[in-house]
Amino acid sequence: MNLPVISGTGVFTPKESIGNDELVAAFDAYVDLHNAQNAQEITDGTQERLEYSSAEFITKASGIESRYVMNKSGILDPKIMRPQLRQRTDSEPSIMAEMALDAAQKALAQAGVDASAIDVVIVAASNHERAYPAVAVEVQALLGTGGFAFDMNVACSSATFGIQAASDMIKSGSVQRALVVNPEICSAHLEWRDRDCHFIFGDVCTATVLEAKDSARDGHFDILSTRCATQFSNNIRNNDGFLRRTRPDNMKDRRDMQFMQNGRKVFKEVLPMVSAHMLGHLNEEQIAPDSLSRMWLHQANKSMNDFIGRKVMGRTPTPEEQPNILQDYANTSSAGSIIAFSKYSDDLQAGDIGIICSFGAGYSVGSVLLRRA
Ligand code: CO8
Repeated sequence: MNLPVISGTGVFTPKESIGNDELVAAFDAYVDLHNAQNAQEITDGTQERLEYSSAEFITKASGIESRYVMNKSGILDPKIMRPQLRQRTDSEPSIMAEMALDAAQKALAQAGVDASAIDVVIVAASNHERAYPAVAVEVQALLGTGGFAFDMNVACSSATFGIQAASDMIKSGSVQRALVVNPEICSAHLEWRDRDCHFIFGDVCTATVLEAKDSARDGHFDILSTRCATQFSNNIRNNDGFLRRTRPDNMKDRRDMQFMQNGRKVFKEVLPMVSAHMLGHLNEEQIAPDSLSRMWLHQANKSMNDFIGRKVMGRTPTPEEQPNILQDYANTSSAGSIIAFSKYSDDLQAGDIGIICSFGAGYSVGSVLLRRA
């Protein structure tokens, strides 16, 4: 059996970012506009009066201070309140493929692997730009990789589930090298007019190169094991999909055509599920939780990560043991834990053990146990 390793990662970060203060200023301007335009309906009780957002609330409730986005002007325009991305022609690279290309090239350079040596490309993300052909097949063509490619979606756990799929293929010998890419344009399926969630997400793309240990260059991370779990829940849901145009009202701007969540319930239900999952995985591998050198957790909420860190380690982890990037990137769905891994893993010494863990809609939880070679 081949031993799978991670030999490179790369992050594409969009050029534009939005801080909490400017986000709230734009949201509040939208609130004024909405309340003025619907004054009569609000008085009649047929329309809801909207409340202002608060930068202080956002930082306190989530730990998020800023987010990167693919288009800032549309999101901050109170008359638009969503990103505006140019429609590409069919002969141009799609937006997700372009993001993927940048992150993939960085990951391949770190691994010292030529694109032509990759046998499978998996584009694992919460949303894909089109129904078909798979974005992964386009990325394969743009990079010039061999073999085959496919898309997959397990919401926030897409990256870790993709890593498990690639790792298992390497173990079985069906592929020698794999590329898992996570282009997340969360801004396009976030409702920026809803104060309960308008601050949560950002855009980014991460890429991970996996290969059999015998061909990997020094400094890689051995994949000791992976563990995935799912449990159905409606608490994080988006009802958009290809059946939309078959419904009588087309439902274009209906609230549930964007990201919806019951944040409090997610908090309460996902925390014990994730802590038990991580402790179970460590127990299976006979690794003492407090001997972990690092936890690269899903980046949704700082209090959530603090809770999981304490529960798993049995003490409060240091910021070095459990690094967060959500203050700068916000929740980038499946890419969050991979950004944390990519930015905070270089300093680990040979033999040090760390765990990547993602969690989110589904519910889904995925963990990848790594040892620095
Ligand atoms: N400004 C001021 N006040 C506000 C604001 C705001 N922006 N938002 C809410 N409030 C108010 C509320 O109205 C409420 O007021 P009241 O008490 O009078 O009712 C009060 O503040 C408290 O509100 P909440 O109870 O909602 O606040 P919480 O402390 O629960 O914090 C969070 C809200 C930050 C959303 C928190 O619940 C959270 O982070 N939960 C977990 C979220 C999570 O991990 N979700 C995972 C989803 S991501 C995923 O799985 C991927 C999906 C696919 C990607 C989709 C991309 C778009």
